[in-house]
Amino acid sequence: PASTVLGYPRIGPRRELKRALESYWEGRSTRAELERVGAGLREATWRRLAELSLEGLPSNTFSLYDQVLDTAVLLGAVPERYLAAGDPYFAMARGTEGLAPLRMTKWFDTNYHYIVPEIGPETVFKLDASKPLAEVREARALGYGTRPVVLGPVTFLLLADPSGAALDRLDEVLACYEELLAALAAEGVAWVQLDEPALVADRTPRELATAGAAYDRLGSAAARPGLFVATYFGDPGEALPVLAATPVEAIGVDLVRGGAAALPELPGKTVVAGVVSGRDVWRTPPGRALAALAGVRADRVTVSTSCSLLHVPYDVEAERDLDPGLRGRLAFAEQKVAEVVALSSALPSVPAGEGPRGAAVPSAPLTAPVPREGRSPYPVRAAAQAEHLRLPVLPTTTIGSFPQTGELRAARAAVAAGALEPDAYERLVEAEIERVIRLQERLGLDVLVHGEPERNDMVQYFAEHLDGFAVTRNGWVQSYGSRCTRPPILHGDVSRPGPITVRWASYAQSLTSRPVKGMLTGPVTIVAWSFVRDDLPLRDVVLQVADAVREEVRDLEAAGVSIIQVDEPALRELLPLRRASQPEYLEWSVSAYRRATSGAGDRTQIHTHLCYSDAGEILAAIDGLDADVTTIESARSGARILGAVGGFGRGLGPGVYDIHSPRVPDAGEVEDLLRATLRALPAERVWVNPDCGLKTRAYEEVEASLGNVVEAARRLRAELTDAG
Ligand code: THG
Ligand code: ZN
Repeated sequence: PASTVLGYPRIGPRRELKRALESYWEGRSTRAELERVGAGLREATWRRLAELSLEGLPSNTFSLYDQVLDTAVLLGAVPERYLAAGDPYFAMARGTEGLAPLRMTKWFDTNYHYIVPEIGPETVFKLDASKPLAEVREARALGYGTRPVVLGPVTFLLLADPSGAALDRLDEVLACYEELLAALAAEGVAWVQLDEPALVADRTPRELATAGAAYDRLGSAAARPGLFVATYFGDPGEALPVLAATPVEAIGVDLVRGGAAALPELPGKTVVAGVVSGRDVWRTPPGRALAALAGVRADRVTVSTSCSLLHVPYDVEAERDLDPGLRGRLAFAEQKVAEVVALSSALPSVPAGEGPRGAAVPSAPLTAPVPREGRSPYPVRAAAQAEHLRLPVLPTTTIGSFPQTGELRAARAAVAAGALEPDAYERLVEAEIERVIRLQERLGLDVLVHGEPERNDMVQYFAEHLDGFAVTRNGWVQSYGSRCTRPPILHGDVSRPGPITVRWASYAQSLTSRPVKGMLTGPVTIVAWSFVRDDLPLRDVVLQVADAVREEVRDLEAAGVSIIQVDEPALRELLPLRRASQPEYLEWSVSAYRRATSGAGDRTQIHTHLCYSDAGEILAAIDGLDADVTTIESARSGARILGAVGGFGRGLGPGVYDIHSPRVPDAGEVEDLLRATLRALPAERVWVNPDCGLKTRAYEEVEASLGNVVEAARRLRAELTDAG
């Protein structure tokens, strides 16, 4: 069979694109220099894929920021207000002095974030095919014929407006796609890939009919390349017969997440079989791939990845420090391409004897039953905590992290390079903690944090201190724009060799008489932001992590830390795309959180924090976490959240300002937001805090903003006391 991949990483094996972007944004290089770096990365990718003998090379999978934003530009959906900016593309992505950026949100159930297209009555769709055409020409000049990859019309409109209302504009958008297909055909392009991942989520009959009509229309276009519609991230279900009934020539199915053990029958179509996972870092078990491919005519199937390889790092070979046993079980993008090629050229030539993934890992049976809830009902706990903590009404706090100074980042790098003694580093961290504690005292905050100067990324940090995880040197995966994470690899049974955060939390508490919150990451988030072994059900892996967090909670409590925050910012992220699977997920994820936190006594106050949470959507689950205090993002969603949380029965801190912007809120506007909050919630349950951690902000902004937050809380507190 033929071979292809649905897409490839683009940040660069050494994050060359990140450096080039940030240099351009800071005015240290020109747009032309940025473009040259992009061209170099595209060339290197095509060369590498060709060297690996991959047949179908994709193009237009590169992006300077985001492929959804690229599609908005392709279709002319650029809001008028950005056109005057020096660089409208990056103005939409990042904002300018006077313009807020477009919204950004999660790409399906991944840790990638895309820019949400803005479509309004004033939007005039008009094709600008320059980017895909330029990439086709660029590849051809290097000797490669390519298959341009473009986000499909149905998914594009559903991403712009999940309610489906934007589908009313489908006819106008399809006119652009028809024009695009004609232009690509004129360029000599044989195949185009239209990505339709939205078709693997629950779709209404109207949406399915719309998708069918869209591909009927594109399929009947006079001049066009072959149409390959790619579904991925799950089972296309009822969308598959709909697509099969249209004239499209090829349909992509995700055979890793799709649930189907073998290829579906699609008479007259080429099936692009996603048998090599684009979402994990494990070698493909040959048995599974062979079974999925068995029984189809070789001329009717193309072997592929389950989705774009955007979600995995470049190359295992760059990981010299990994344990060789583990390294042998891993496949990053390059290795996955080699697997696709091996499977396609001669199925039995796939290295035999590697065994199914994870075979070498001993897996602990889940014997321990979920511990009995040790904690009393909320009212009993709340009384015990009030007595113990003696906080004022409308207590002020922050989410946990304070700005990361360049000095600390440099010091961490120096320790890793052996150029700085660990002792010297620890003294630097202590000095930073003391500075952050004194700052918070001076500002008048009520519940302090140590600021997390010892952590790079929170998940990376916990992974480094838990058994069962490995961390990589170069395993960067794009999260959004120039930002990347290095997801840890959870490859074995998870356990905690010893206390992780206790040393820093108790040091911070020793400096002040005010309560200092201990800061932990919850089990679902640790797992969501890692690459996870797949030889155990995800829930069992999460429960192992929950037990490790539970031990840390107990040790913090024993060390005299009376408030412990266990964050689950990614609770929403792992929510299954199909509604039918959601209740079961929410049941076990919430119970894992309770397992992690229920070892604390009644007097210990458990906080949690959720970001990007569309909190309304999973409010019942947030309630189920049973935390004493929940802080959530709300500054940007405003009153919408407040409407939803009216019935929330425990402490709540809807963020009073947006930390993602450098803007300093004044005390008056914070006061207004708090008044709105107090109309929705009883004062004794309201907390006052920013809407997320402060790691990415500058100290001047943080001081000014928090000063105004404390001032606003004081004014309202005085009013409440007078009234009472
Ligand atoms: N950690 C992890 N995953 C995440 C977040 C996180 N996913 C969701 C959200 N937060 C994504 N946001 C970001 C924000 C900032 C950065 C990455 C993801 C970031 N990364 C540094 C960079 O690219 O320069 C590198 C950080 C590092 O050294 O590890 O700033 O917070 N896991
Ligand atoms: Zn947050």
